[in-house]
Amino acid sequence: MDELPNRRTFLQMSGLAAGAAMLPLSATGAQAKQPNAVFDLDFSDGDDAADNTSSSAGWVVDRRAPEAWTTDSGRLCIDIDETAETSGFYRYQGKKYQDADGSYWYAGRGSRLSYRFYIDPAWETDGEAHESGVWPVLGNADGAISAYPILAYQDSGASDTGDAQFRAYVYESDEDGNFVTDKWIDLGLPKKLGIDPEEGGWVDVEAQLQRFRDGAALKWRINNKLVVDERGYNVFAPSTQFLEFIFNSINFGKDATYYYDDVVLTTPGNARNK
Ligand SMILES: [Ca+2]
Ligand SMILES: [Ca+2]
Ligand SMILES: [Ca+2]
Repeated sequence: MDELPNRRTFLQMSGLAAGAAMLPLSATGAQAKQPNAVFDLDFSDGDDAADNTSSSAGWVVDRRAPEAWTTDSGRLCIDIDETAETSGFYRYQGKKYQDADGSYWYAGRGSRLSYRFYIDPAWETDGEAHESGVWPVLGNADGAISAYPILAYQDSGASDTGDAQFRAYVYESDEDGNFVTDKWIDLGLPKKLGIDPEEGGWVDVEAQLQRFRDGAALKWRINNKLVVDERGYNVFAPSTQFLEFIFNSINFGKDATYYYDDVVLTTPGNARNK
């Protein structure tokens, strides 16, 4: 038996609010390789793709399970189940990364999620559609889910614009901060990103939680270039923290494989625990 309390029981015992800015414990189960990392998944070990357990951080099926979720040559390898739904809610296949016992991460303002995503050059000539992205789930100060921002890559077969691109899902509010709508923003592939979809390769992505009004909103960077500042979309922002991170891909009814690597969450507060 694990004698240490997990984060949830620790929070209950200590009476800390769920929205506390400092993380009281380092991650259980995930190896923190950077001094201020809450988790740092390099997928050199199969454990980095393993399911969540009562005593270890790990992955939990979100809407629909992919066919396989494994490490392959030091990368996270996602094999789409092409026999499952190709429309509606369950066309999204993926898993979310949670702390031990299915707990949220409660990472507040200033925290950053970073990861690498592989653009397969074959996607531009295969006559099939591909789309995959990351949904950093945001929560309010009470720890309830407040928003699902998304950054997704679409090949030319999946994109409404006909060109391969990234797109972002953003939330809008009125002048009082009340929710109005959520929508997709086409980002294209601006030259500054240095991405040629026909050449493919790895891209670096970062989602940084910034202060906004009484809450927080994301800045998305691709290859260290700012592509979306959600504050510029007048974002609905009772959000104050990251809760969990979903990696979702769309099933287009054909076999497909997606690769991610170096999935890292850092918080400013955690550095003090070095
Ligand atoms: Ca790796
Ligand atoms: Ca498959
Ligand atoms: Ca294609």
